[in-house]
Amino acid sequence: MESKLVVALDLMNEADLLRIAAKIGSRVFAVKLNWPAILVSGSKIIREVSRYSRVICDFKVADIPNTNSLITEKALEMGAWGIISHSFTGYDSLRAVVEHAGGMSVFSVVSMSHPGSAEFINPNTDRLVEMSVRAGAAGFIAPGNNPEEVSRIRKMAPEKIIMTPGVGVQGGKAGDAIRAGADLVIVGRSVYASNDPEKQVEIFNSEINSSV
Ligand code: BMP
Repeated sequence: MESKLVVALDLMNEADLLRIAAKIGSRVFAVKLNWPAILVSGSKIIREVSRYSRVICDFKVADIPNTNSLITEKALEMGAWGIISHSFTGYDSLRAVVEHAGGMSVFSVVSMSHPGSAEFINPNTDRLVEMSVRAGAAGFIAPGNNPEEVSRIRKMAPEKIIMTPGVGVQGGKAGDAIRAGADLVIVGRSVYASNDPEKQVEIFNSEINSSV
């Protein structure tokens, strides 16, 4: 069975990041790269990690349409498989990401995993889901530490890919997220900060596979 695990390599040491990517790349669905890695290593890290696995650029794109399209084109040029965009900036901004994504899958953030998300993003989830579907997103980022919310979003958009962070250090369980309807589970620190990232990948993969 293909892995449903996405590992967030939020490492600010390039050698460590590439060493872990080389070890786990063939056993995960994708590696997610966020600003910590890009700011340290530059966009070339996208191409380097792509040698080992798919790369999802977690750029949380959140600007005017023109700026969003420039960011998206760069991720595409560097070989990314997917890109994560915010959606609260509105239809035109998210649509610019979709239109410039080429073959990349676009995931829009519709609900988040941290306490502060209760202030602005999470009260607007339903509208963000509806608009993201209209804009042509392939799927959503939704909180794996809130399985009830994942299952509600699953019902709103049965055909879209749901990717869930918030698992491990943030308290969520991979099995709960999958049973609630997630397609992919994102895990960062519980893998990369452990003494044995390969072993952790194996543990998460078997928890996920036994929950499908
Ligand atoms: P960790 O498993 O170490 O908590 O990492 C989670 C990853 O998912 C981080 O890269 C974070 O930026 C991202 N993420 C999140 O934790 N919650 C969200 O709501 C959206 C995210 O993209």
